[in-house]
Amino acid sequence: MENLKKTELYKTWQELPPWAKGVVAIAGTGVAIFAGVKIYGALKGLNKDKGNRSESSGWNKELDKLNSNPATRSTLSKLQADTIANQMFGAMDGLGTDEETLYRSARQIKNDADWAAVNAAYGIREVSSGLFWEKPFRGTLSGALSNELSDDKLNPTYFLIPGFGPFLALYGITSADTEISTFNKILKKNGTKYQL
Ligand SMILES: [Ca+2]
Repeated sequence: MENLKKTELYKTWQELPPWAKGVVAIAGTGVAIFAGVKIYGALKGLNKDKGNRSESSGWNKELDKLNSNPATRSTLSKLQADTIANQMFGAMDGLGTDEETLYRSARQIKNDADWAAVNAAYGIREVSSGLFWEKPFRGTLSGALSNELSDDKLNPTYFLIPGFGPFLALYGITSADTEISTFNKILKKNGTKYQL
């Protein structure tokens, strides 16, 4: 039965006109390349997620360690850490970035344990780009922030936004700073050793 099937298939192949053989060969190669690319992408994604999970569990361990010492304990409740993580996610998810919300959230981080608590609360999430042709960013909070915040010099118009310019000045932030250095300055001023 198996042999018969093979023979039938071979016969059919032989009976095909040369152009049809070409079409079958090209289609077959296309399917093989497509499958290869898909498998490669899936493996790459798995590797990336391994890194994300490792960072995320690291933040949980760090939080436990810092919380076990009254001198380094987090100033935030679990609910506060969850809320800040959600606010940051909301500021990044979709088109554009709400920098003001990110800076306001950063101002609530008062020590390393707070930052660890917010990172642990954030875990691993998918931040939508808001553009159908651009893939969402899947990763940790530090990864998402680095992806969302710009490395270019701050837009001078920031300093014209009522209240926002003086707030930036309070942290020693000038128009020569970038969004990333602004975020880092806020964390540093509030006593956090971690930076983006
Ligand atoms: Ca965004």
